[in-house]
Amino acid sequence: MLTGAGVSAESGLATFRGPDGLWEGRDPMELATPKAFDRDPETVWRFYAARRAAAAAALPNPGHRALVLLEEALEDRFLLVTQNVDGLHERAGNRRLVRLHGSLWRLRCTACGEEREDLDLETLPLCECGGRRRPGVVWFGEALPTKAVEHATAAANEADVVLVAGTSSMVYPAAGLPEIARRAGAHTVEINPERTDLSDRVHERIAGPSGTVLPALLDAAGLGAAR
Ligand code: BJW
Ligand code: ZN
Repeated sequence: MLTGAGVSAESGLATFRGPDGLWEGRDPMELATPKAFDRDPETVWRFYAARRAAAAAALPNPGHRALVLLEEALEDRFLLVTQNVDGLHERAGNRRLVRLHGSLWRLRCTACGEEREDLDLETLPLCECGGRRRPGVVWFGEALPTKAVEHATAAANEADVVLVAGTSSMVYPAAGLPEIARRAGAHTVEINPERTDLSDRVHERIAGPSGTVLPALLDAAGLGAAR
């Protein structure tokens, strides 16, 4: 299972490239870069504080809950690879989860690399080493966490079925995982109300919101009661 921001849209969180994706009139893609943080750390910090506040106020939706039932049914034959940093999959109850783009709730020191998640997140913090702490997410041009990529790639190579929900499939290397799975023999299914760059490269496309489609799939497989 691969997810993106669209899975949290029905929880009220803005997607990156969607119609309500702007924050204070700015494109999030221009804030989610190391350059933006170097140039204007306060603004980037406020952007992430706002994202954390929105995520904390949001609740997992039926799409998130369906993926918990799927994990419970499949156990170690299930892996959820997410690009999301909002923590809603974790709060819904998924445990077999790989975060490709980090987490809104972790901080990392730009100088010594130390990671923490128990800090006051209101103001831009400094590390004990004097370095500046930054959101523990992966920005454009930065490497994804090695272990997460290895785990996700291995799962793509071994999967029988890969569901891809709520992602525009524009951002690599995450967007390349369904192709890896397809070449290794998996059946690939895209769940998205809109067509994407991936749409012509999957075996099946289910046009609709994940909060409706995922529970319906679970129902059809006899694993329902996701609502
Ligand atoms: C619904 C719905 C509903 C709505 N139900 N669906 C190959 C070619 C060209 C460029 C590259 C390449 N490989 C790498 C690159 C560069 C770059 C890249 O991919 N650029 C592309 C834009 C072209 N990649 C990187 O820089 C990555 N790093 C890297 O490659 O490092 C190399 C390296 C190696 C060694 C050393 C150093 C470097 C890093 C990418 C990091 C992405 N980070 C972000 C920000 C995270 C922090 C934050 O949250 O602020 O991750 S960007 C942003 O995009 C975020 C997302 O996870 C990611 C993907 O977005 P997502 O989830 O797909 O959201 P949207 O908004 O795009 O789409 C939502 C979808 O939902 C839409 O399709 C809707 O229709 C749908 N939807 N409602 C279901 N109810
Ligand atoms: Zn430090």
